[in-house]
Amino acid sequence: MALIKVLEKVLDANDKIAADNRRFFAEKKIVAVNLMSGPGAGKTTVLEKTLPPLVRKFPAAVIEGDIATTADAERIAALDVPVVQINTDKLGGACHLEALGIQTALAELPLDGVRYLFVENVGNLVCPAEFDLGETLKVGVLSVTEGEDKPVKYPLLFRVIDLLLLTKVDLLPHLRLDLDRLLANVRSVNAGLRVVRFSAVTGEGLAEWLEWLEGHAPAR
Ligand SMILES: Nc1nc2c(ncn2[C@@H]2O[C@H](COP(=O)(O)OP(=O)(O)OP(=O)(O)O)[C@@H](O)[C@H]2O)c(=O)[nH]1
Ligand SMILES: [Mg+2]
Repeated sequence: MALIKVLEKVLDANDKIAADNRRFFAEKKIVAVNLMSGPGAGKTTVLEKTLPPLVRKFPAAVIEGDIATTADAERIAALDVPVVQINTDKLGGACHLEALGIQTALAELPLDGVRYLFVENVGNLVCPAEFDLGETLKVGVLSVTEGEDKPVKYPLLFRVIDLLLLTKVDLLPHLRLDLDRLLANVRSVNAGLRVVRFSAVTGEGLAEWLEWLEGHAPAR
């Protein structure tokens, strides 16, 4: 079918640029972390908590992906971390970032000495997981307010990620969430996946997450 062929070509073209990005990150010894989640799971908040302690040791930069607004880039810029915002409404309103957007944004960032590049993908549990950006690590963010069933309803994201940040755990006492069922659903799509419980309110999980990130720092 023609439609399938066109889709394959789009993914092929993306994969070639993703391979260039991957080579670039390897040469520059940059760990590129692609943060993916549904809208509002807490990606920017995770970055706001992560960057201040991380940049004391390792310079970092951020690429923000949203359909519209520069709101998230402004939150990162307020931390004095270099940031570029990609708005996909100018590119047809895509619900995900593609490798070409990353390559273009890289040219806009001061990357000398940068060790960690965070890419905050467009808030969407489906499309971002389908596109390789050439990143080093894929991290999923799921908030406890989203329900137990998301890992099984949207399995691809949970299958491809290297780590899951389970955010907003401070809200658990107020919810009717069956946490054991949620974790069993995560395991059913990705048996060995590491899950870090995280709260921007209490600080739970921040040290564990930073340790995991630092464990992936390439030797220089
Ligand atoms: N209680 C609680 N609220 C949180 C936590 N983390 C984030 N929030 C709130 O959740 C809302 C969404 O957080 P964001 O960090 O903007 O989420 P996001 O994933 O970046 O959103 P998009 O970029 O629009 O997809 C905000 O009102 C945050 O204050 C948390 O750990 N606990
Ligand atoms: Mg955000």
